Amino acid sequence: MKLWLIAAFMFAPLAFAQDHGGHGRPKETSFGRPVDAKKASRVVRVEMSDQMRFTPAQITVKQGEIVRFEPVNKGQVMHEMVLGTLDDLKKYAELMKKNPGMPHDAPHMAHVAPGKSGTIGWQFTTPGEFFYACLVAGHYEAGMIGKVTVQSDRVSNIKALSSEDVEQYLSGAGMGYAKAAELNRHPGPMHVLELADQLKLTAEQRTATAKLMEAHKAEARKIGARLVAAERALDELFRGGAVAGDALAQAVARTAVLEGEYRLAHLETHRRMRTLLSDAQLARYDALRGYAAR
Ligand SMILES: [Cu+2]
Repeated sequence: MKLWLIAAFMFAPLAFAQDHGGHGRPKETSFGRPVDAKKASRVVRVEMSDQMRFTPAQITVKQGEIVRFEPVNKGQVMHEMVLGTLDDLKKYAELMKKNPGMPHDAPHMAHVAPGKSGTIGWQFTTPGEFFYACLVAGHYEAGMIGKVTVQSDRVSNIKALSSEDVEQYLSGAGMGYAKAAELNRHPGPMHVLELADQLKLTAEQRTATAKLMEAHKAEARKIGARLVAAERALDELFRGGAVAGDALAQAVARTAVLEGEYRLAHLETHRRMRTLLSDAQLARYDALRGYAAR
């Protein structure tokens, strides 16, 4: 049943190799493309530890930027840095767990022995959130994952929205829309996961929280994209000169509906998050976040 996956995984590196040789052009992936590390304008050193952590665990790059990653293994066991989408990495981690030691190699990954360092030359061509993980069996599950945020190089031409606002909507960010919940003992899944150890989450709670966050991010990004499009339509309406009253009312109503949906998506996620935590965990969360006791 998993054969197709194994095949896809085994052939991915071949596809890279063929594209290098055959077309002289590196293969474009959904998270960017391999580039000679010598061309990098920026070096990012990432430490890997036996505590199953990457340091830093969050990196922000600009769309089009060429990065030379230098993963350094500070531990006593083998570690890897593998770039990809969350979906890809999750599937591969599962596969590696079932087939420990399975050989795999591609330009978007580096296997690093204890005390050594590796190199990945990568250009991030698409804005969005991507990840890097260690796929040595069990390491991903232990939390060995980091995030790369790729900022769009597109400057917002929407007068009422800054480029940052557009970025945030497209990435499904909170933007203050969740405050009514967050500040009233209804945490969001992202902060809960960040504080997972201190909140003593059970394995079930971690899984359910991660699932809630992924579903939420996907939904918020979708609504965010529609909201940005609606704001652009409103902007263009005025840019066109004389505006009809009913067209304006319609355009404004559309942005308002989408903004409401965006806010609801966040608040609803916080509402669900609360049902996954105990009262003691909720109180601990408030304390950890520095909210006043009530
Ligand atoms: Cu590892």
